[in-house]
Amino acid sequence: MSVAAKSVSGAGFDVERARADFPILQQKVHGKPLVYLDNAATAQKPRAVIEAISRYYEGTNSNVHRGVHYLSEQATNEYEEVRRTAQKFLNAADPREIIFVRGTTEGINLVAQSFGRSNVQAGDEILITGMEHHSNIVPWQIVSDERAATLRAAPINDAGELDLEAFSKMIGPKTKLVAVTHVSNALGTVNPVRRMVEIAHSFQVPVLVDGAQAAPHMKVDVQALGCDFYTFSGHKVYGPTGIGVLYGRAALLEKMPPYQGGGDMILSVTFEKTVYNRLPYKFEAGTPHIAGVIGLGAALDYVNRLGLEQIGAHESELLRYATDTLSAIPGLRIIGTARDKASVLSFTIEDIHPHDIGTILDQQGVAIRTGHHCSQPVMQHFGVEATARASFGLYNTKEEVDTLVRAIERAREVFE
Ligand code: 7TS
Repeated sequence: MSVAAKSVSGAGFDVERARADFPILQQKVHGKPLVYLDNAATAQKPRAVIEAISRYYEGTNSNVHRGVHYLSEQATNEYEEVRRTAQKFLNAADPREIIFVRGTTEGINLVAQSFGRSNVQAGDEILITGMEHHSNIVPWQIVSDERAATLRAAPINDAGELDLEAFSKMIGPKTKLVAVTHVSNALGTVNPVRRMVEIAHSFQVPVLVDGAQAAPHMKVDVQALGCDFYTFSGHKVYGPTGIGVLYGRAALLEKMPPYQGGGDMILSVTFEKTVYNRLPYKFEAGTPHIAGVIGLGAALDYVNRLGLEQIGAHESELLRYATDTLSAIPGLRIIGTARDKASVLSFTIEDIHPHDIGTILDQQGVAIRTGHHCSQPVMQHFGVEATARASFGLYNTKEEVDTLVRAIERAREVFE
């Protein structure tokens, strides 16, 4: 192994030890060791998460907030403990500000429907950016259409960075909400969210942050960011699918109507009048994904134990190394060259369709995503149909980047 290829990692982070926590990584695909570089789509799960879910089903399974019996109390305690874990994870002021949702998509839809229905009127505007995932576009289009409001998108430059000046000029008295991604899934751009919140708040406009691609890679502090809503998905932060978190400022959540009706979100029901439950239960109708919450708690404990700063430093080093080595490949164009990036490396190669790149890489055991990454407006901005995207997680190594480079070279040979 060359010195350059050694799995050196930032700030004493022991990547080999971390890898051993992920059973799925030990396998071969197509006879080659798996190189999993599709972490922006979903991350793999450490044993601690898998075991926490099994333990719950083997020993605690019961419905929450209902029974007086032992198991129900246990399940409720564990469920509510994770709410406090999530509160600390985001540094929210109060556990009532943590709502369990299905994932980022549901978090955004909840705010769009609930906040949108009660605050957006005809002629109003909602402001997003030109680098949003479809999840942070379509829910706002639905509300805008219903309310005869206008959805606007602040432009990005050719590095894939937000034009902050244009963004500032697009906020005005008609703006009812700003919704922005913390990190772009297609470009890796890290947005200056704190500054954006300051600007929006100077116009009394609340801000929702889509944290799907940020929460796995950096320490998030909702109070320091000053945002009003923040949402992320469990499955991208090494937890289970089907579970995520929506943080909302209590003062705003208190005023918002429920998103869904059902059990657990009420205090009393008669046919004439229903009194809604207090926060956060007002927004958690029906039996929740209890096992998912338990698994999410184990995932957050896991990343906290490794340290998000160490994870972030390790991934930044990988991204730098990958950017340098891939840049040297003839015909390869990196899409997204922002100064501040996290985890994502999108690229195209002259005369090879991204899907063909993906297929040839797969034969070498390298898993990447190809396509528009649910960010078609980003593709339109860069004048491409699709990109190939490598996205890094805490368990990736420089050797794996070298394997990626060799696999890309192989794809170029095939298409010569
Ligand atoms: N927002 C961003 C920025 C995302 O990257 C994603 C998923 C979502 C929202 C939606 O998250 P979900 O968990 O509710 O589905 N992004 C990707 C991706 O880049 N590849 O697959 C899913």
